[in-house]
Amino acid sequence: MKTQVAIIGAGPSGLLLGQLLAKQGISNIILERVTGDYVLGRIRAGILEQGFADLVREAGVAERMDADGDVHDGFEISANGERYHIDLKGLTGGKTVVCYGQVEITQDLMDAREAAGLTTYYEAADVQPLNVKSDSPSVTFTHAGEQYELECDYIAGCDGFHGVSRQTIPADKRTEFERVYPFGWLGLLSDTPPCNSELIYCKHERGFALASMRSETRSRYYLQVPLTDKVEDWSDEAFWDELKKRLPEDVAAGLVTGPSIEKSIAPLRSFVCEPMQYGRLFLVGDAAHIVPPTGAKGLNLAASDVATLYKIMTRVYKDNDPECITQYSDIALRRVWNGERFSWWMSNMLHNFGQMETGDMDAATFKRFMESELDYYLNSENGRRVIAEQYVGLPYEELAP
Ligand code: RFL
Ligand code: PHB
Repeated sequence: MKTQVAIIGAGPSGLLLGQLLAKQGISNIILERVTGDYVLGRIRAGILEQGFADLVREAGVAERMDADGDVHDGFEISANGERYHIDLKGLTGGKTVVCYGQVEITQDLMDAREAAGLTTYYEAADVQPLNVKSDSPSVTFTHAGEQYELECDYIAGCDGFHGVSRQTIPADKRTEFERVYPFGWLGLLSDTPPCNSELIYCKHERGFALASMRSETRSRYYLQVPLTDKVEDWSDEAFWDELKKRLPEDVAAGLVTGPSIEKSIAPLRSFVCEPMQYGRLFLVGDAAHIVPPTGAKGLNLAASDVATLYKIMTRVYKDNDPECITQYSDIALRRVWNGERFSWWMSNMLHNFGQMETGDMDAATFKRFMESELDYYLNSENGRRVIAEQYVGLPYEELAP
């Protein structure tokens, strides 16, 4: 079996890259460990930067996103009950974000891939990239009991944080940077109308909370919880009770509750692997970096990696310029580190670290610094503009000539 680009992973990174490459006539095959339904069962991101939305349009898969996605001109931060508006549109000269679930984008990309007759192997086991430093790499895998070897020119490792691609780079050829946070987010999805027309990020003594949404009739809420908590510890009733305590009072008063459709706990982590290219293997999205979800940046950073790799592959095949692949890692990492910094900063300001480890200062001092930091940024228009500029997303970098 042969293709130009072998893509490992059918999450949003792999599917979007596959669609863009196919549009340029670059052949690709996707190998995914689990079933399509399993991929679609992961409830994750909800906020898309304009750059992401434009890339989905370029891929020709934006019809439903443009019809059903909700453009958000701003969001709110509440700090111990007081509400502050971050006017994204006003503060950034007209930029906005789109509220449209990762599940929906993934579904649209899967449908488009199937309609275009492009090959995806779901439930591919033992996926293994080989000879990535040579001119003829390949990927071996098992499917329905048969063993396969997929010969290719390049491999895109879009297989998330727990994938095989990053591990293919020898340990002495990569550097990993990490911060693990001492708490997680408990998320709940319900068919209830959102409590507010915009997202609200809530800093509260009891811990952080986020009020988000998927549509006019579907809400997504999150609570900061200790890492020791289990989903089973949290009945729906306990979740709603705790959420009401952390939301601004007037919002809590209007909160509509209902049975959960999904509930899960996600740990918070900042992680970067450098470099993001090794020979003919490229790491894309969560395979190379993880951010805590506080800045809504994870999926959006995956999209900017895809945009960069797409430009590079197009130049390789259309302009016969194989040398340009060495640009990938530096360009991707510049934007990644900015997203990492923003997500880390927002997480520090908005969560309650309690008595937990906060680096080389005591917890009480750290808490005061963060309170003062948030107070300054929220009460200054320049401060709010700094938050807004990062939240809508920095521009994508072009390749060097
Ligand atoms: P994914 O989505 O993890 O997909 C990787 C795919 O690779 C497959 N795979 C393998 N396939 C073959 N062989 C192997 N050995 C394999 N190992 C793994 C997996 O089965 C999977 O299908 O990575 P990708 O495509 O890079 O996409 C990244 C995003 O999913 C992620 O960054 C975001 O969901 C992060 N995120 C958010 N990002 C945003 O931009 N805005 C948000 O509002 C936002 N909210 C969130 C989030 C992530 C969350 N969680 C649960 C971590 C909220 C939450 C709660
Ligand atoms: C979500 O709706 O799932 C969501 C929105 C914003 C975030 C994180 C998650 O920062």
